[in-house]
Amino acid sequence: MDMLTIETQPIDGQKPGTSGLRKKTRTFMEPHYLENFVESIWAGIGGVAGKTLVLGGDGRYFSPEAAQVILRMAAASGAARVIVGRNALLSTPAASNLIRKRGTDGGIILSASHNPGGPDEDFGVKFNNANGGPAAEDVTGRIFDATKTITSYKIVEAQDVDLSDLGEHKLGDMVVEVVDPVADYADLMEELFDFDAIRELISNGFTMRFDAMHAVTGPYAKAILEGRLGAAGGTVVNAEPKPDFAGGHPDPNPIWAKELVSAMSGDDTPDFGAASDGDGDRNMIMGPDLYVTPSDSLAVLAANAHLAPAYERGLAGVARSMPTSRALDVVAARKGMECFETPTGWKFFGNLLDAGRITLCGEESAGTGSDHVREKDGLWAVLLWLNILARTGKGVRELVHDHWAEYGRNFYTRHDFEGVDADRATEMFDDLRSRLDGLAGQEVAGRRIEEANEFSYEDPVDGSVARQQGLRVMFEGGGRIVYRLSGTGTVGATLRVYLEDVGEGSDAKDRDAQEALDDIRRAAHEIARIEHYTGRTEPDVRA
Ligand code: VG1
Ligand code: CO
Repeated sequence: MDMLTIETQPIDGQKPGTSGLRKKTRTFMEPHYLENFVESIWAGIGGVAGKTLVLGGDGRYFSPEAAQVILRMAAASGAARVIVGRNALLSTPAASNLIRKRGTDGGIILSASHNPGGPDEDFGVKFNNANGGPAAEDVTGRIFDATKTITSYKIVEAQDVDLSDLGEHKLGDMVVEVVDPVADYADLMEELFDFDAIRELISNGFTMRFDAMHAVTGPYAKAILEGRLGAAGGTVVNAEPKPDFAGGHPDPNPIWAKELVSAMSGDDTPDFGAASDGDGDRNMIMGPDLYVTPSDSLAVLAANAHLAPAYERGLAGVARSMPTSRALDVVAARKGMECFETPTGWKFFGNLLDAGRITLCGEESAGTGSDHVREKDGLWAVLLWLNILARTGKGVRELVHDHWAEYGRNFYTRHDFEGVDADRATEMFDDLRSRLDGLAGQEVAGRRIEEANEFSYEDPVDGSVARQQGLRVMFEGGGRIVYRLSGTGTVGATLRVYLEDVGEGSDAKDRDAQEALDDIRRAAHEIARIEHYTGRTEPDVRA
């Protein structure tokens, strides 16, 4: 087998974002693009020689080819072993689990998550550490630095490894171990949750619908929900992973998971509905005619997690990303738990989880997880919900309404403005940043501003600091606006505006969140001059 050293040059823009490097698939397919980034990963982690990695992803277009390139590059740089999910498939939480369970030095995940897939859509590559979590900022910083100075990369010339064939293969001196992507993950879920109680709930007639959105969770959900838990065949829909997600956006929110929303509306709905995203780390929870916002879901899970065997001794603490609603904080305060506020992106939870400071955490963007892995985990959230429903005997609506009655309700929504001109968006942030200090005391859309600032985060475990993590405006009485620019988009800029207000008394249960938040929304437009800078008055997505 020939070892080649290929000369190359730095390629602009290979800076990992909120969750790895995400670009148009065609960009990743350009000569040297993927190879430069992978070689830079090796550089950023101090070399791959002698190491064991996990490799897999959500199966999107270009994944099989990318997996073969990464294997040949790992072999060329002396990696000892790469554990690959069959056909290069691994959900993000399953990859995190394998990294931890097999004690590897880390892993590479091929995914652009909820972004569409296909030759004209998106692709992504992310490195995870030995703890199973996304590489922290220092590592991604070193990877980015390496992309700016790279002059060559190493790759072996070889036939493709047959990744459909379970077991060990050789690529030069390196072992490629092809594993069942589902088995270890399903075993872990069975350890965490009361499967007997869920089985009994289902055998008593409880029905559900899980929409895998033609993405990676199909095989996992089928094996766990229909296989181990005995849900009826057909409970899991859109269950076959497709390279282009059948042309859809595998993003579990009311806009993109319309099919689930309509199945959960009207008469004769299942008792419980759920969906997951491209790589299986996000979740959407529904009851009959009820969408549970991710922020509410996080709070409900934190309040009831002790009903699952894994968490029966209570939670060490909890955390949420800064823009996530403060419903979680209310639960934490009531239960006497510490509650941390981190920047957006799962990598910021890693240290808190590793240090045992938190057990459960989540984000408003439909990500929830715990210390069982170091990624957010869509099916885990679904199973914790089912465990809680089974143990309380309540339906989704009753559980949520009881939660609001006990802890109060935080109205919450996120408005996304996609494909905005990046320079104008930056100008908008610069302008608002320069005015922040003067906002306190002003009245906008009938609301008085109490405080306005820019969020920066000092990691309580290692003291590292992340700056410029979102502009926020707090109102008297508990309302809040947060402005951020997405770090996962691939075209122009995506402006995210997060709106929150505190509900009062009986008003809380029945009000529509968009309507309840309308004055905060108006204030958000006025304060940041959104129309002036973006030309837009209406968002593309209201999540
Ligand atoms: C978005 C979400 C963030 C999430 C990230 C990765 O980032 O807001 O909460 O952690 O996606 O999720 P951004 O920078 O676009 O706002 V996933 O499921 O795309 O790995
Ligand atoms: Co995802």
